[in-house]
Amino acid sequence: CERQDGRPYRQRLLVVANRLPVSAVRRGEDSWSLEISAGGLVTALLGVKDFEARWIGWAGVNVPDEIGQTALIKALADKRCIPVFLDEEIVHQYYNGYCNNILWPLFHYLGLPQEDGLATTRSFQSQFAAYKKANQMFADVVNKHYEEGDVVWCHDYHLMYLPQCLKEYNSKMKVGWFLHTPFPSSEIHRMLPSRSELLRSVLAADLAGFHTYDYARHFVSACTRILGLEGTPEGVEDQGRLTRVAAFPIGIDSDRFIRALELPQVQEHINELKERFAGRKVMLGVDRLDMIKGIPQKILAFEKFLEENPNWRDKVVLLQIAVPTRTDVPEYQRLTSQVHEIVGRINGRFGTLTAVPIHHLDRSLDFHALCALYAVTDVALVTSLRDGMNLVSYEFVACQDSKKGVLILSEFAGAAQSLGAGAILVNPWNITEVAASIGQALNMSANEREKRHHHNFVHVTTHTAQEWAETFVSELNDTVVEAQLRTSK
Ligand code: ADQ
Repeated sequence: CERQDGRPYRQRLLVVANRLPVSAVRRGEDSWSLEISAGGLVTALLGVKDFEARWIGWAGVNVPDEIGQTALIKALADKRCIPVFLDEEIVHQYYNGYCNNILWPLFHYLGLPQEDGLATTRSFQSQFAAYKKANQMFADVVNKHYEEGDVVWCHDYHLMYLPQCLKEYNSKMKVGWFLHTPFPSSEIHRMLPSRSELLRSVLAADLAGFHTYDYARHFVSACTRILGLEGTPEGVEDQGRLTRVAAFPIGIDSDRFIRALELPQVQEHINELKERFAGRKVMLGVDRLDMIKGIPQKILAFEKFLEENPNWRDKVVLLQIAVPTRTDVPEYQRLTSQVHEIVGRINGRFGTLTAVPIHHLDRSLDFHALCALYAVTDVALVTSLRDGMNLVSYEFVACQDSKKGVLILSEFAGAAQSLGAGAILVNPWNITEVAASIGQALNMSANEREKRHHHNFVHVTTHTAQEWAETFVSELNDTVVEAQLRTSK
């Protein structure tokens, strides 16, 4: 196989993630239309030049019939994607249940799910069984497509059981696993009934990667405290076998954002927004509508700011763009109503006949509209209660080289460790502190803004998504070579 420049690829890379980077819509018995959903991971992997990447994952649809499955496999092959077919019951128990109802909240320090007002894991056994079964189904597909020398890169909390399944198929497979969420303190992880099984399975990988050093350290502590294994500076050792554990902070394709700002349609959009909000400072929030993003807390802090600073009431506007997510889950439906209720109340309280202080949109914006919004923003508010990294803060910085706006950033986002020196760091639970930081950001001198922006801009443009992916894969290759050398001694 050759790259566009004619040189051969160094290696094949099998990327395994819960979802494929395409959405499939059935158009007929044997026809499908596909739409690429360009998330951070897709962008990162597109930039990995030396590897021929293939993607293995669930297509997000139930395809019970063979004709439909065969047609979808064929359609996806053109995009170098290979589907894993999961039926509705498995999706319900594995994805909605174990992944999103148990692991997601627990890893973000939101505890275990509530049933009848009690934190319990009553349906835990069946959900964990489905989780293992789904992971085994992913492993079956990987194994079918695996060729000697391939690198297999498993992603996220959906696939913690996968490294073990893969190594059971072939102990020589090069397997890496990367977690996109925080890995919580071992005191939180130990609440999980399947705590040991999950840790052991991740340890079957050759390399386990996390966004920050803290998450990596929490993982090693969980292995030492819960499994009684030995933690070393390189990772975790079990009977002479080392699993390398390290931090690989993700980044964005910053050039893509910077280039987009030059496009005429983006410039046009920027001008429209400037006109629309002339005379007012623009504050921006862009989040998936998820509990972890701290959207109600952010809006309440903005209300407090308006309450305490009447002189700013007609001079500032908050644009909150929130993409609905997991809309069939009751907790998420409650969150949506709660946000609407708070926004309505504040707009009723501080709005006038011609202007409201908060514009809240429940939807996704296209890439160009998003870039234009980032570019006209004076203050970005990222107040996640917990967040693995948070790429919105990176995207904002990439689009701010002319405006040099201020980033208010939660200290509980992984990004606080990389952008902390340029941002105003806040505790999102402390609404008084966030309200005060809004005042600080709006009143900051141009010199100070320039200095802070410069720090963050250099980081965002040098620690890119491509660099992240390349570093992870080469570390995985090195780890395997070192392990072979150790065992041959
Ligand atoms: P997410 O929780 O999805 O990712 P984040 O890192 O901020 O969070 O990425 C969100 C992406 O979606 C960004 O690229 C952003 O532009 C886009 N997006 C969000 N709201 C949008 C909107 N309304 N319209 C259009 N686009 C929107 C998970 C983890 C993070 C981790 C990433 C990557 O939860 O902590 O940073 O994976 O590892």
